[in-house]
Amino acid sequence: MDRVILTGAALLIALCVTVVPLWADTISVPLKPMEIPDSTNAMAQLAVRRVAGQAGGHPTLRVPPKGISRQATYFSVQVAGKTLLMAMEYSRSASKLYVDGNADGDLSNDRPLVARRSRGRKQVFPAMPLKTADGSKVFVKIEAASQYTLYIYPGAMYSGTAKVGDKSFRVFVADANFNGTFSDRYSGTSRATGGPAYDVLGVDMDGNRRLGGAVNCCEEVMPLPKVVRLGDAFYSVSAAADAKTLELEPAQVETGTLDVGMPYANLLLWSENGAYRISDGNAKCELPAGHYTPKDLNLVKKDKGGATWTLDGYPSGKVTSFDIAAGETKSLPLGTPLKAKVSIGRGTGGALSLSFNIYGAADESYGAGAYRNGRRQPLPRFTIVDESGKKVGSGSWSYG
Ligand SMILES: [Ca+2]
Ligand SMILES: [Ca+2]
Ligand SMILES: [Ca+2]
Repeated sequence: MDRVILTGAALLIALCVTVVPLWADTISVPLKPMEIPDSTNAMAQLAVRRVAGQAGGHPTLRVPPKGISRQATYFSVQVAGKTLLMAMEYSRSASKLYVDGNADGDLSNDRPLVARRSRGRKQVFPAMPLKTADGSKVFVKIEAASQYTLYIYPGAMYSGTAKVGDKSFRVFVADANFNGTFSDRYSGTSRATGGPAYDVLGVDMDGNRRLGGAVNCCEEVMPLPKVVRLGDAFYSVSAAADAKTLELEPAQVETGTLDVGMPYANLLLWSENGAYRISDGNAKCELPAGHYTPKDLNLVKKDKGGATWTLDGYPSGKVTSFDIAAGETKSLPLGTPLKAKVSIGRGTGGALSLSFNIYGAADESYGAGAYRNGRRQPLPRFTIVDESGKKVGSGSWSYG
């Protein structure tokens, strides 16, 4: 009897010796659901869809809600594989939303949702459960951004704590494409019909209990990637379809370097291997080798008085999708010297129309107006002179 137990114990020890090191390498993070309060949440921002409405009705509407005013706006949106017809009676604080849940084109048999103010002072309707075609449940939140605009985003996300060595990272996943699963990776295609084609991963990389911004070039919120960088190491990411767990496994990732040549650029890049941002005085970032799509660009600089000046850019010119190879340093000089270009056209009645644009070193374009501490500044004035230098006209630019 003793021998049998001993043999069992020996077998158990042998199993532990062979199994534990592999098992310990993969970090399995249990996740729990939590509410997404409003569209200002960083996870919602990568998932949010803007839906435009119209006054007067909708072609698929058979019966309007009882007693609805003539100012009401009507919306139709594809979400979770369904077409939702909605009517909104907008007011400053407690807008009402009628959703045709039984899809009969009759809004007189649907009880309205009443918006409440979130802490971000947004008008948010109570989360609405929807069933996808395969029967999975999706929580959808709708927000009244204005009388003519609704924001739609996931009502819930899942969250847990990943212990990596002696550090802990809060992680979050959200079903951004509303198909009932949390495992849809970014494939380079950012939008399907009307909404995101991916789910979203958030990692509080700097441990400040907030999501947003970048840490060592790694963006804290990203379309669900294959790998994520935590500290100095990369980990492959697997989110369970049902969001019960997130698994992180140490991964060998080859990297290259992107050099934008100047320290004032703020460039956001998306890839299958995560989202990255060059900002905060960096000109260079080490990135996984792969294909990158620029998503956002601006130039940000503080003046001597401490005011922050921003020039809004558009990823254009040479700043479109590009590859970074392993071991490569890719040079993509942005920004200065900036060139102002004036294009001349003929407006109505033969009047001259002048348009003004700013281009950077990679022919990327910037808006003509700068922002000082977030406030838009007046546009430059211009003077027209003839060949002899005599002033023949002057004016100022306007936005639009
Ligand atoms: Ca109905
Ligand atoms: Ca999904
Ligand atoms: Ca953070």
